[in-house]
Amino acid sequence: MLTQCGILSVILGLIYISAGSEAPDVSPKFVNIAPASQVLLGNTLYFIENKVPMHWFGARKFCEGMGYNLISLDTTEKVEAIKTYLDSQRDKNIYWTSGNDLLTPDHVWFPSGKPVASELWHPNEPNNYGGIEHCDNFGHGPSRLMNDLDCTHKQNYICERTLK
Ligand SMILES: [Ca+2]
Repeated sequence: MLTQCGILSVILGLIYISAGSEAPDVSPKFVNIAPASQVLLGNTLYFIENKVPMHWFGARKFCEGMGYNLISLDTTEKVEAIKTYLDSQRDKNIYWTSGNDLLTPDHVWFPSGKPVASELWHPNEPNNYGGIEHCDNFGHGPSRLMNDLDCTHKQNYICERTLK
């Protein structure tokens, strides 16, 4: 009898504690602190920021502060790797890349200076619409093609770091 009372007391105690608990729910879905994701594809580490968009200069500075650069879609392998990964995540975001024509006649990747391959552009891009589009994003349509855009536009972005 005593044992049964003891067990009952414990159960009632747990119910009391559970019912009386007023601790706020601080899970990520309520406070929106989900971190950007990092993924290693091949020998390149990618930092994918799709929660806190920034203008191109801020995104570039953020990447550099971590020892990364903005993503350069400068090899077929990298293009396929990041597209396949984003597809697997059902990620439809548009992201800043390192591509720009701020200091060059044509669009190039930073810091390599390699030209942006023509097949990466969305049809009729880059169009430098309004004469103010000098920074390049990607993610348009199922092929995740590129567009030049005003650098001050806030966008998600991807940083990359190649591992040795
Ligand atoms: Ca454009």
